[in-house]
Amino acid sequence: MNRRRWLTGALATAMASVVSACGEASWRLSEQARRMGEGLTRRAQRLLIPRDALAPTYSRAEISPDFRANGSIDPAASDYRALKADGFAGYRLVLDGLVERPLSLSLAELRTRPAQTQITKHDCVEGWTSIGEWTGVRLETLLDEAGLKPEARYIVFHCFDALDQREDGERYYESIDLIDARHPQTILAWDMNGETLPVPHGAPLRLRVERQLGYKHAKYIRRIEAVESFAHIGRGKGGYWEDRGYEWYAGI
Ligand SMILES: Nc1nc2c(c(=O)[nH]1)N[C@H]1C(S)=C(S)[C@@H](COP(=O)(O)O)O[C@H]1N2
Ligand SMILES: [Mo]
Repeated sequence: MNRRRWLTGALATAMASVVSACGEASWRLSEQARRMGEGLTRRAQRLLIPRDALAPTYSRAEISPDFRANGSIDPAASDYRALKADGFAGYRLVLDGLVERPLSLSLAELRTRPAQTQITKHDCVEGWTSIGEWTGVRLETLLDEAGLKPEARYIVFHCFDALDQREDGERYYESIDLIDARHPQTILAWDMNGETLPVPHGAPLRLRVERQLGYKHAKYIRRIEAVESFAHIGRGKGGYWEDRGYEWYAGI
């Protein structure tokens, strides 16, 4: 399994550089590779799909009756508990870092932004999937509102939870590049299946980045930061699980 993952990752990296390097001709090349890939895994093939392609969407009837909750399901951090006790009335999403106009928005203010709803399949690296409906604002909308500085290359999501539930534990974080940040299905969701996002699924706000595996979908977002590099954050690999060996780009 590890060798296969390594192979598919290496192939994807190679193809991504070919695709971005020289347009038309390389597109035919990638088509060839796509055909050659018939014997490879589903993941290897899907990694050849252009980065801006849409993730499949589903019908209401296909929504999982029991969407699994994974990782943190009820953060113990005292700042989170205080906000939760008050129904998140005091919550503010901060968007700062390499932006012209830092934002600090309450949930009510967030909900005045244009909302989008999508029904997608969540794919956890542990091998399970669930289909759910998510409603929220496109991340791009907020990034444009704040105005990214030209040096900004990645968007980092700082979360409330530490997986060991200790007050001083390392808190969850994640990062994505601007292609995924501006992808039309990348949203900050406040509703799930037509109801306020429940605590086990990341209340009050979580990321949906539909072309990537589950661990990239940061729950319990506290702060969003635009950065040039994430080398100085956490242990430097771009995410809580990346710091523990997972791949940074987890395309599906
Ligand atoms: N803040 C935070 N975000 C997180 C996690 C977490 O533990 N903490 N777990 C990740 C993993 S591995 C998965 S599969 C999904 C689970 O989302 P769900 O609980 O809505 O199924 O959240 C991801 N985002
Ligand atoms: Mo996961």
